[in-house]
Amino acid sequence: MPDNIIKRYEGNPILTPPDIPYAVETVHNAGVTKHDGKYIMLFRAHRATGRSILGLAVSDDGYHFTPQPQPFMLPATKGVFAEYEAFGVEDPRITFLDGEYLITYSAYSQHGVRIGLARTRDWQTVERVALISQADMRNVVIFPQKFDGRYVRLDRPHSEISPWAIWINYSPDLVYWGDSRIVMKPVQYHWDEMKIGPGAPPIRTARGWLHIYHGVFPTMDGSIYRLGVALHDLHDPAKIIGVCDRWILQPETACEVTGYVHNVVFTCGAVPENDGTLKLYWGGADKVMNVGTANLDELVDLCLHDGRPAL
Ligand code: BMA
Repeated sequence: MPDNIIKRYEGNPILTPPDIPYAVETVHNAGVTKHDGKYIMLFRAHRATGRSILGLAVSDDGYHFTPQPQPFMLPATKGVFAEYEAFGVEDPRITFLDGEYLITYSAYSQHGVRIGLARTRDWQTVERVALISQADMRNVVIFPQKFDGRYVRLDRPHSEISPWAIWINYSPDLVYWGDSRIVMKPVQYHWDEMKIGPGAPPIRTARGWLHIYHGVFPTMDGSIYRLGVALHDLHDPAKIIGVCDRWILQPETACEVTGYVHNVVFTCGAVPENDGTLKLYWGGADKVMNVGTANLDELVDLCLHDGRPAL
């Protein structure tokens, strides 16, 4: 089994609060995609109020990012979105599908946390589509392909009865979602025993959809956020064909151990490259952005040969 599954880029962190041309306290949990040959990073940033906005940075190589002069998405000020985004917008994920980029994000308000869906084609303008969940829902990732004409997402509802787990939902139109089923649960006395949640939108490989998720373990010193990996069936994404038993990344470097929230690595995005590698992006301690590379085949092998039950 490889020791160093994710190879950290030696220039980490790649984006930090002083790099941003407007006032922010953190730069983390970014969705990342490619557009017109450039890498687009849509990051979450706390203001000094403790509430979050989304900012944009662009790169030619996936390592050196230039932030744009203004934030990309502030909480909405009118319409139905204003009511549900009053406490901020967080943790964006990006899926490219049918010529447009779908952005799912957590919308926080006095009514709880729910999921908003926005879209853009050019990263110049952005249009909000719908609020696609009720309260107590986070971490929605949409598959970059339809299945039998339907959109498919993984999500993470909250429940007092069962630990936070990963569910699947389907939609004919991106607005109305249903047919929900649980697909993966935390394992007791395991690194992800407290809760798990979708991380980066799933990546298509020849052997299945690779999903990098986060898992949380409670300790006397606070919770630890780590990343793990699971493989979903290519034709039926509700079927998990392997979950790697061990984590693939945990807080280790100074900027992952100490920051806004200690001991957190949290991903919202990964970019597959043509050479069979993956660029994985993660927030370090809710404060800065990091990147590392992995071999896609190696990650798939871990799910299939070093597995544990999904449910
Ligand atoms: C979760 C979310 C993430 C964050 C993580 C660790 O509940 O708020 O955005 O990275 O906690 O603080």
